[in-house]
Amino acid sequence: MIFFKKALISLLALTTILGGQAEAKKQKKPNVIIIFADDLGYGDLSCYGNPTIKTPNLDNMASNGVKLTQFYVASPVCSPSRAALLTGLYPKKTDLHKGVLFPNSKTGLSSKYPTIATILKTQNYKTACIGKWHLGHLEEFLPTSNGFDYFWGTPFSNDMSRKEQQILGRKNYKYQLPLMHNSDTLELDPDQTQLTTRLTDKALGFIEENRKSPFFLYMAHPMPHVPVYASDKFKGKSLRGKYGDAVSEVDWSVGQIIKKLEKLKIDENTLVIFTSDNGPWLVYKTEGGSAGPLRDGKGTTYEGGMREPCIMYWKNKTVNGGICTQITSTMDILPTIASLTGCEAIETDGKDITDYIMQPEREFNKETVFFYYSKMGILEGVRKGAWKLLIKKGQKELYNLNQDIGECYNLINEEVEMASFLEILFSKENTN
Ligand SMILES: [Ca+2]
Repeated sequence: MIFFKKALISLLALTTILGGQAEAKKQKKPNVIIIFADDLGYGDLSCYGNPTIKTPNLDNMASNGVKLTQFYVASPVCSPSRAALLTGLYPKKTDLHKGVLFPNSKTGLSSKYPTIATILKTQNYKTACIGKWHLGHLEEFLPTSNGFDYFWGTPFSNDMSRKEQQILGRKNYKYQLPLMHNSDTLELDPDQTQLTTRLTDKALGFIEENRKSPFFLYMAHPMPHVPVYASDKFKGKSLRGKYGDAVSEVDWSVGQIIKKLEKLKIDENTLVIFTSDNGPWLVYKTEGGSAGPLRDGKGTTYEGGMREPCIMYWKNKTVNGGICTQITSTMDILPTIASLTGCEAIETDGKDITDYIMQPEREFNKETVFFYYSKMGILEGVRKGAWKLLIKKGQKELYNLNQDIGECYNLINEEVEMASFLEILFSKENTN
């Protein structure tokens, strides 16, 4: 009897301990890593069909996670797209809809708009922005004024540099590209062949240092934005030329981050998201990227400008090799992270897509409406289900994206009812 009593007490104690551990595990906040490429197109990764650019690490991430095939950015250029990713709002709502910021811009992302970093700070996350910011270089607009504990990178694009402009034959360019730590400038016009490597080192250091506390890493690569550069490890290696070298190095960087998570045994508690800020810069021909089967590229509201590769991976949480065909966007990321980390919900233009990434094969949500704003913030299009209506300078185009991914066949005269229906949504959004 005594034996049984002791055994029962031990069993109860063990259950309490295990229960406590399970509880602690359950309550552990997940780490979040967003890796944002610059000007990478829909057709630039091997897992999205590129025949000559090798991206083994991203392909692995896709086969162990979920690949999204109808994932949009909210603007076809840098600054507005980045504002939307971080705030979950269409760029007009943060007053950053009119094109990109320049080294002489006096504006930027105001701290009155909560970012992913701001909301995660309320949950005691350590937050870092490593790489390209491009949401205002003045102190009040820098990452450190927008929820990030740490910033190491460049405040604007890698072509906004005297050195690079001289290479392009433009002699009178006034500005140099700063490499910054928080609000201090460390270097001017840094050697861009070393940027991806140096940024990766900083990211690995941040992960290592914060492995015990929940962290948010926003890793925004300046590559493969023109001028494209790669270090000697990758230079001249890709069949796709300089552009392929730069993408391969970004892919290597992704691999380094995943390996670090595995080594620290925090991969099961970390959501990693990879995507790009806008489509390929086609004017640079082979030095820019490719939108694959999509029409056009950066700066336009055709699919090539705004539909991006996107991979989400969370070990043992996301389905291996899942494909999510739902209409999703960068504006969904803030509400999704808020829901996964227990943050108070804030109003955004996105939706919580946790279910989409955990059960990617579920039935298509036919209610999602996505608006296409031009690089200068003018409403140019609307999508619902398969259908997309574009209205540019009074000219109307209607496409069935399920049947015509390349926007080749304008059905405006054939599908009159659908066009009228979408035009009502368009007009409503325009008067908002
Ligand atoms: Ca860009």
